[in-house]
Amino acid sequence: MFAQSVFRTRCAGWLSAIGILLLLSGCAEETKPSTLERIQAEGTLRVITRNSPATYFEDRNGETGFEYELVKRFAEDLGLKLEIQTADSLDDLFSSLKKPDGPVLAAAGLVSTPGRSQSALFSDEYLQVTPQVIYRNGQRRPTGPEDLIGKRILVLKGSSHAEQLAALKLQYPELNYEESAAVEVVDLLRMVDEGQIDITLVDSNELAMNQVYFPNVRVGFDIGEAQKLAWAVAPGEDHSLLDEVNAFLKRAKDNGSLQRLKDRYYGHVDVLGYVGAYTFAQHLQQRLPRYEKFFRDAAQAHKIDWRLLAAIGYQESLWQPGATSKTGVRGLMMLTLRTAQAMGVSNRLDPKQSIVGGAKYIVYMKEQLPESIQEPDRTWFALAAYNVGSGHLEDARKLTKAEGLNPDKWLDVQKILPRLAQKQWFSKTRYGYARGGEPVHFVRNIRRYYDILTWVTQPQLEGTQFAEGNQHVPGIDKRPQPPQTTPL
Ligand code: BLG
Repeated sequence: MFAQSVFRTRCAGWLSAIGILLLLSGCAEETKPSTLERIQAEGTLRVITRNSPATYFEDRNGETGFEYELVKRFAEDLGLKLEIQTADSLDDLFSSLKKPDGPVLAAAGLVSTPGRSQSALFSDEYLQVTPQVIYRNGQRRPTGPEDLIGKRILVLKGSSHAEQLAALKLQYPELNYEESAAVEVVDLLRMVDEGQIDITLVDSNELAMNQVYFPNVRVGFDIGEAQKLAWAVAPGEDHSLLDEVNAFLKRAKDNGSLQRLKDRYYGHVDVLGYVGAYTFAQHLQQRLPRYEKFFRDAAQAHKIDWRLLAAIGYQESLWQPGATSKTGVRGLMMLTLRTAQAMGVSNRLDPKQSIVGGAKYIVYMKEQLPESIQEPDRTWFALAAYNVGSGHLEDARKLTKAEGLNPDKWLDVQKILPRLAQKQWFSKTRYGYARGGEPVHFVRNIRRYYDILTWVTQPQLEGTQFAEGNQHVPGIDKRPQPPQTTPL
């Protein structure tokens, strides 16, 4: 009896103690805000990234970069202010993420490797990249891991590439490599370009962004499978922010905005090919300086962006004033005789006159367009009209409308334009046959050149020339260099 009651009392005591504990922990659970709630209360999304052309940098228009633009949209969706910090190295990035008052999210082109699962929790992927072995043109091309033995190899400290080389060294003990926390991807590529090292490893997207700056670097071989880039939060965090990130990435995939961003930053190598990208880099150095002032002056006089005008000139003639097509279209801006006369150009082979004529004509083409076409599409339509003529463009717009698509959207009209070369379609149009595929390539290429020119003309380059022998770019040879706001 006694024992039983003692048992009961004790039991009741235990039970109430557990109850209180449960209650307390329940209360604590209720009062402790989730990571997302904490961020929302703060009103600011603190993000850590790397200062590099593939992630985050500043150009003449301010902050930019693939990661920056994507994370900015994420912050906007959440109604938060965005605060960007840059890490000195990858180790620094992961340790900052763990600090209680540190950044809450890393958006830095990070590969979610198994080795990093201790350092961070990764989101779903937003980009697939392939790690590539980079060597200098003129050297023997490495085609497999055994070709790396005996080479001077440098990679970023703490990078997925360092992990890959460590794994490879188990198989090839003679393989030697170094890691450095004092460099960024652009430095590695520059070192290969200049012959200071033989080999580096970078991700395909980073090469795509940088190819134009380093015309001598080449891909030896893809080292391993495609890998997934993801954003990351600190390992101890709850999943509230990560869930929000994943929902955002899914939306960006579904509505096509992620693809558009990828095309803008990384698509030019797909469009131009590697040969095209480094030929462009060479011409940027060798040819553009001769005509840059003409582009700038004509653009200023006609209130357009000089880099767009320069991009047209490159597409038309590769910046060659004596260019002539089979059909007798001539000069740096490839004016037809009729256009030249209408624009007051007496000598199409004079680069200055040609550029002024081209500037006038593109502005005129823009003015001809209906009000309903908004920027940036307006610029793409004007470019198409420059190439194919406004009559044929109008035909394509009508066909686009008849298909139930939007005649004011370049994305829709460019699908229809090639039909102008097919009888079943052009026979229904006012102006008839045209090589409708040509303006589609024309616009696509110009957009790439324009993007690249935008990256390489940074604030400190404004008002200066890409003059040969002009050492105006800090820290690098005569080539334009992506800006480095923080030395890494
Ligand atoms: C353009 C004219 C348009 C003209 C179209 O042709 O030339 N643009 C310029 O002169 C700047 O004015 O439109 S139209 O007046 O309404 O007829 C259509 O005739 C030039 C194009 C032609 C193209 N490049 C500028 O983009 C060209 O040279 N094609 C020849 C290719 S091939 O090498 O001869 O095959």
